[in-house]
Amino acid sequence: WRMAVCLDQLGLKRESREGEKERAMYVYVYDQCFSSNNKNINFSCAVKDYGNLQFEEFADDEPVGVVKNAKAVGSANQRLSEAVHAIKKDGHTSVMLGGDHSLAIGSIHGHAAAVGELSVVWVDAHADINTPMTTETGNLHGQPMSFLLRELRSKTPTLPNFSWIKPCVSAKNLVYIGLRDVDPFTQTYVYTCPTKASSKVTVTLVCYRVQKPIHLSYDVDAVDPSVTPATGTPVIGGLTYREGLYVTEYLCQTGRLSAVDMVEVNPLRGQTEQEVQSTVGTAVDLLLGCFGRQREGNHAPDYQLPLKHESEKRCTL
Ligand SMILES: [Mn+2]
Repeated sequence: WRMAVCLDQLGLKRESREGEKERAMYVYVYDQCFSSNNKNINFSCAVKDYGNLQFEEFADDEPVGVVKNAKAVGSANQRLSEAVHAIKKDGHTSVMLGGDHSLAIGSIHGHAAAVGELSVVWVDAHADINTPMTTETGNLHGQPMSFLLRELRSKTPTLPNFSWIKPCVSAKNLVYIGLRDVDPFTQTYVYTCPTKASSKVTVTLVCYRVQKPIHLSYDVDAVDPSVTPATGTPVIGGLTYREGLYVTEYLCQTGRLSAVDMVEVNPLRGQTEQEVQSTVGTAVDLLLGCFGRQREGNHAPDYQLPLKHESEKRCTL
């Protein structure tokens, strides 16, 4: 396995001034998943850390209609897109740890720029496909797919610092898993266009039919809040831990998983330390599932049981 990690802090500054807790969380997730002497990784996995991305701040980032932080999000995603493009050109599987889901704009854009047509598997309680015209909250993390889908190009106005984006995903290559909090626009759109939406786990469909590189954009709120409560917009009735993990294991087995976003892990939203641990621990397990960790345990292909005389020797030591 070759993977590359980009830590992203998009959305953190808006969420809290100090951001210390989030930074600690990134380090924890990173260590649990990717540090070389970690007990979780007992299978071969080369990791290259591309570091944190630094983003520009905009003092004059006025709302555009109701849309908030357009300049900051547009500019940050441009940088992110370039980073993912470079990671893919270096031949790695890209891993993006977020941060809010608006980072998918840059992540998917950079991925497509490097490898061409993608299958996008969007695992989320929300479709995140509102346009700047249909959004009620103005949050860009509810809109990333609207900037990426070719079919929505004519319905999506260009925001400041968004002009670099070229829509690069076709609706037929987008699959939703875990949707359950769906607003009117999304309902009309998602269920009438060629996109496949499923409240159940039906990754099998896309992944066998199309032979394209897969981009997995995983919002931890897809999983039930009893498992991942420390997130911005929890919705009851989500995927179980097993279903959530199954998606990652399945995509790993296709051999075509080419980039992963793990987003909306937010320790500040946990009511207790246990809630934070459960959420962060699940994010770690999901990422490890993407890279071949098996629930039943991994062992080296050439592993052999110790012979009797060896164990006798050990006992006498
Ligand atoms: Mn989302």
